[in-house]
Amino acid sequence: MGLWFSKLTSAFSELVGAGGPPSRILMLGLDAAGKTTILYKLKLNEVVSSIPTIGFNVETVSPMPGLTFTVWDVGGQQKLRQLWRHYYQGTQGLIYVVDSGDKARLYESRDELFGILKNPEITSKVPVVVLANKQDLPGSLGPSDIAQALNLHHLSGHPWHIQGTCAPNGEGIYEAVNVLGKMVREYKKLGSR
Ligand code: G3D
Ligand code: MG
Repeated sequence: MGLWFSKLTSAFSELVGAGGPPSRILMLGLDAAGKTTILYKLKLNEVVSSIPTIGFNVETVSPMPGLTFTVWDVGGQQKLRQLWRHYYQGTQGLIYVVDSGDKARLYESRDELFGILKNPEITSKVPVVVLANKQDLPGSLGPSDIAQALNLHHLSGHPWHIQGTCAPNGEGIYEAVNVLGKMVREYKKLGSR
């Protein structure tokens, strides 16, 4: 626990960066992909607040000043989607969570990801870290197969990275946050030029 805490804290510090604007990170994915489980791994000692609106739950966690993760389930009802836009603004990084065992919904997951990135509120160079979650499930697809199924090679403009994870035991999560931190730092540098 102590080591996990200090590694995550240092990855979060990287994500915040020195003196830049606060980092707003979105963590999205289909329902049951593992987002809430990951959020609880990231929360350290902070409280996760859930803001239920009509059929739309947004979870947020701010593990340190200047850093916020905002989470909701993508997919489903069209009429709720207009509410998502509000949360897109100022996003500096996207964590996209995929259930690597749910082959039936991989293409739905891909379409949602591309749909999100089409949104004008998300600027064209926002970095994307995909979590190929549930690597422990027998028969789950590995990260490179997930990258292919999701068409990540066609994410034009967005730097991306894929990481295999197992949310309940935290495997791969620190690594993903660490990589995202470096990518967000680069992204912020681009913005300030
Ligand atoms: P969501 O917030 O994206 O909707 P959750 O997803 O975090 O609620 O996770 C959905 C279910 O998947 C949960 O099981 C959770 O424990 C499980 N899960 C999340 N990550 C993993 C993983 O890496 N491996 C395995 N085997 N299961 C995972 P329940 O049974 O509580 O619905
Ligand atoms: Mg959830």
